[in-house]
Amino acid sequence: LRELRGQLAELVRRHNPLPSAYCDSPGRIVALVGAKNAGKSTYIAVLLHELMNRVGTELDASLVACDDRTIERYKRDFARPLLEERRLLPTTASAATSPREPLVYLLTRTRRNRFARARNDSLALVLFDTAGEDLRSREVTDLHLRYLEAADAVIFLVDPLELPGARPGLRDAVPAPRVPGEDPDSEPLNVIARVTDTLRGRHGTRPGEPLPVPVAVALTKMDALRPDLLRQSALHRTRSGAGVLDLDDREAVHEQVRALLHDWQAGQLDTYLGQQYADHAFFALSALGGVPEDGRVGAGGVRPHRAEDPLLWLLYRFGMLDGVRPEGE
Ligand SMILES: Nc1nc2c(ncn2[C@@H]2O[C@H](COP(=O)(O)OP(=O)(O)OP(=O)(O)O)[C@@H](O)[C@H]2O)c(=O)[nH]1
Ligand SMILES: [Mg+2]
Repeated sequence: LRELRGQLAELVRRHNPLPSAYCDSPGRIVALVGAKNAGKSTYIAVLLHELMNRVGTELDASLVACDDRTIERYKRDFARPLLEERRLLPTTASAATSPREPLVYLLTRTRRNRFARARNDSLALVLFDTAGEDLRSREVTDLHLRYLEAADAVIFLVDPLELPGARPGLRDAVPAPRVPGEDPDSEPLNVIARVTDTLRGRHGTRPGEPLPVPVAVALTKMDALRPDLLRQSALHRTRSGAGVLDLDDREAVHEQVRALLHDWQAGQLDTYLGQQYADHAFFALSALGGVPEDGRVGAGGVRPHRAEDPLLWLLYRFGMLDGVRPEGE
């Protein structure tokens, strides 16, 4: 593992014109995984934009790229096409043909204690945009995907449009993607099982023993669900709490997503995660905030809903964000 981290650090350093101490803060590698077309690249584009803007302000946090390659790649491959030109992102090419480099940022939060004394907490955030294509087989142990072994946290994206049981809950306007169940290799359970095997390789745990890596499991594209399904639901309201994690809201969302998965005959996913991981949490989000048309973002532009939630939970787990229970106050 140390060797792998060394390789990653080297990869980052190679293009790094900034003072090398700059990003030496403890780094957390967050692997973003999910089947092909689950919404990973779109999510990265939107999440980073949210952290640099609205959510960054809310958290009193700055997000700064650690190397010029990251700045350039984020602009060229994510922000410009999706956020400026409002074009949907292309399918991510397999790491076998175009080697993946991570996006590396330093997230620094200023927190004040009771005596208003400020303290800065930093975290180097290393984000990998995996190609769904590369998670279709057991070859994930392939050199290009070795970083998965080094992950400190996993964000696992699940596209509800691909869950056969969810079809009746979709808006009429949403076109059927493919015949669900057509490609068993891309089923969420099979994708997460491959990632889990890879993580087990590193942790050396036995199959019955839960893995310590926190896993945030998020349903993407929630804008495609029928509005009546979500009315009265924690998934529909906007997140409460500013600069903190509202633990009551967190539990409500987790339970509702669990219930949805069970309704949609995808309860296996919940069972499996519970067996394999010490800590998994469910989320529901929309990166775009609306159904795209003709390869473009909908008329209102990109309007994310709760896109930051998984990261806030991870920050909480990493000790960089306080959890509160508003009810109990
Ligand atoms: N309705 C809706 N559709 C979305 C959203 N995010 C992504 N999509 C759709 O999903 C498609 C795939 O999104 P990507 O982000 O490219 O998916 P990916 O997981 O990176 O796919 P690979 O790179 O092939 O692994 C997009 O082209 C959109 O059509 C969303 O928030 N809402
Ligand atoms: Mg992609």
